[in-house]
Amino acid sequence: MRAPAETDFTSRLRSPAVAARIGVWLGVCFAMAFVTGVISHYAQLPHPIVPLPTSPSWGYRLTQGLHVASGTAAIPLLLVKLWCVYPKLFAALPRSLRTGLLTALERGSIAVLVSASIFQLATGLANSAQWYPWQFPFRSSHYALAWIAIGALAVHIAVKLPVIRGALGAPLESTELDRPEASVPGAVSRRTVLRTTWVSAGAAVLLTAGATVPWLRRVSLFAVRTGEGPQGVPVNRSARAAAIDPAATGEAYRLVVRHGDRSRELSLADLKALPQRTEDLPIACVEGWSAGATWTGVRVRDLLDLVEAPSDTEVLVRSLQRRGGYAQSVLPGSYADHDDTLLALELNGETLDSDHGYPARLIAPNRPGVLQTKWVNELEVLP
Ligand SMILES: Nc1nc2c(c(=O)[nH]1)N[C@H]1C(S)=C(S)[C@@H](COP(=O)(O)O)O[C@H]1N2
Ligand SMILES: [Mo]
Repeated sequence: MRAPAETDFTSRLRSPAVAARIGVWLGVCFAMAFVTGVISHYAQLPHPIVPLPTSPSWGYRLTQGLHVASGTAAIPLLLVKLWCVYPKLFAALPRSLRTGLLTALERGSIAVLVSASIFQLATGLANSAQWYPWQFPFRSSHYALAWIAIGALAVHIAVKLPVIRGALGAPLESTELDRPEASVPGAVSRRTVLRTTWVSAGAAVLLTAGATVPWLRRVSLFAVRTGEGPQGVPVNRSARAAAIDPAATGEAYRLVVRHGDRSRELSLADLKALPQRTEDLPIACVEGWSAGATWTGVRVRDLLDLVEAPSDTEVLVRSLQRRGGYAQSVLPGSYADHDDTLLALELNGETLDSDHGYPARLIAPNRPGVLQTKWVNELEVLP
């Protein structure tokens, strides 16, 4: 047995012409995933310098849906692109020190790009399938590697620009830029390889996008959240999984609203006696699924008025859940003051299901699902 050499790969399909065309769409997907990912990361900062706007209410639903869709489409694109270029892995380094060093440097940057890309797509896919098999924190590592991937991609595009230009400027079947060994016609045409790649990427998106687009649900075999759940809305963490004590949500339940040394305690009956508002607002999970819903409850601003909280002030939202990162969240001032931000008591016309946060849960426009805290029992105005 000997290691393969670049000259062993003779198919004309593994060509810059194919690689560059797939690369364009891979670049589009990476750029879209990067921008929407940065938005999602920023939206989850507890104390952003400038909070995201509160409208449109479906903004996060759209950007996070695009994030997961573009990441999913990138998977088949990356696989075919790697198949196109991997003979180069076995190319010998040039003998002269100068060009050898430059080539080694370029290959190093590609190694970084490829490993960061695989890490991003693998962890993202696992996350959207609610599978966290690793020991490192998902969000910070996915965020850090995104910068490395996008940086390495920029270097890669800059280095390859002449080849990209040449390949895109010439007809698909042109052999001008091919490796000299790549002289054997493929089993299918380059056109067929490209078409199959586009179809796979499209299918991958359709199969997962059903988690966000209701009429796609029927075809979305891969969508983890099928839209099923109590009251027509999926559930991420049930009351049982969050270890909510049923006794604490019964007669004994009180909502505490706190502002400095002022505080008010309200029973569920007290909350129901306050003016009720009904709003259509989506739940949009970072994992990519989302669902529109109709919520009825008390305006958070009305509750803050009970303790004379000033306007535009951050509010800490605590829940009956004792542990876990989502047990509480911070509501930026612009969100706390927004008319549509509710402490919801009802979902789609029924009393909240225990898994949706009974007796009361936060729902605000254009806010990541993880921050729509369920089983809320305290609102504290932050100094
Ligand atoms: N207290 C608490 N609130 C929570 C969570 C949680 O684990 N604990 N999960 C969040 C996540 S990740 C999402 S996507 C939404 C989902 O709300 P739903 O289960 O009512 O659809 O609730 C959020 N609120
Ligand atoms: Mo979520």
